[in-house]
Amino acid sequence: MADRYQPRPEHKFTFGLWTVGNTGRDPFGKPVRDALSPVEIVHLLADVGAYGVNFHDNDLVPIDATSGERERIVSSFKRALEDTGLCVPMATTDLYSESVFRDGAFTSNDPKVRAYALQKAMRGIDLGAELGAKVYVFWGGREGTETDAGKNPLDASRWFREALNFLCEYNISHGYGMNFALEAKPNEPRGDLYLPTTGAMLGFISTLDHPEMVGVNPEVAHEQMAGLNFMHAVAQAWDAGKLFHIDLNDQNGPRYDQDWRFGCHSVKQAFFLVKFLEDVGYSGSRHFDAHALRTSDAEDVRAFARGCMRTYLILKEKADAFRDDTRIQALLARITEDDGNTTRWTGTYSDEKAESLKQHSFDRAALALRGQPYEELDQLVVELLLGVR
Ligand code: GLT
Ligand code: MN
Ligand code: MN
Repeated sequence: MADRYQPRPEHKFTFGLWTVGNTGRDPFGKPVRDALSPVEIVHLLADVGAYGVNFHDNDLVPIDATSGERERIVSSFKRALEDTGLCVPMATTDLYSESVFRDGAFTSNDPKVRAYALQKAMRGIDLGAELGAKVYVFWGGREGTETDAGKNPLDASRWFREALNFLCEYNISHGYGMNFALEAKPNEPRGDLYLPTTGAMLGFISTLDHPEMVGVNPEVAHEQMAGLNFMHAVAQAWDAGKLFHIDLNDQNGPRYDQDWRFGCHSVKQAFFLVKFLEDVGYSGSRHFDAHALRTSDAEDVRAFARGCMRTYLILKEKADAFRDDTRIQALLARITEDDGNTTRWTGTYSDEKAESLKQHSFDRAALALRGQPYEELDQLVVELLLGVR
């Protein structure tokens, strides 16, 4: 019998070179796994059933590569993509790991560093475009401060805005047709990062010259680091027409960015997220921005990658079961029951409606008597997830 949790291209499951390629280095310890070449990673991802592979400029082409080396690397990578049928839906720039970015990239206090960051981003966009990427992610890992004594956040906003406006024009003038997706994170590696949440990014986007070209790339772990409900952030982005990409992983509450296997910890939150994405018909990449535990060996890295996709598909099936569950649906109908009597006040404003609503006498005590069966409903969800429904 065919495995019903087998990933298929239409699921749009993607991984970054830096995810399954993670060598297990952390701030306290050395790498524990051999580095894999981009070509090896493409084959690994094809083996486990992924649809696409994403990269930072320097995951693919080392920062000091000559143009000849760049050409050789890119052509061997293209060959691996052809051999496996994988595509590159997204690319991004590493604007954080080089020492030059220690005080930020687009928001560095040094104008030469800001110009260098812009140059690096344009070259990264060229590389992404060459490999077919239609989404370009901006994660500002160093765009922040430890002390606010030396940088004015208004300057930082202005510099970041100018950089994005410049890059939007670059995208237009080169006919790349890319969308940009801004990824928020509250802190780490900086003490405080600017625009720390998806909501903050959404507000910022409306101040750009080409807001239609720019959306967000929310990451599960990053919103959870800020103690926020990830699905709510995703819903706000969707509502604004700005959910251009998504980084799926997991995290145990507000602490360092754990980037765990999707759904390994917050199963219920992951369920509501998958249910949301499937309910609204999100059609972008499901990108797993996660990495295997430091204790994993090469084989276990594959188990990690398979697990991310399998859990997504299991939760997708659970979302179908939620929709088809008559007891759950009956409770939902009760919860949202509406006798239609308030429609005379809703919809477009009119002075008459406002006057009539102001005059109406509500029985506040009676309204307050209505409870909601959320305990019963939530228990059904728990039982569904635990496999006894
Ligand atoms: C880095 C970060 C991620 C971002 C990547 C894209 S880089 O791995 O932790 O959250 O999505 O720049
Ligand atoms: Mn992360
Ligand atoms: Mn991410």
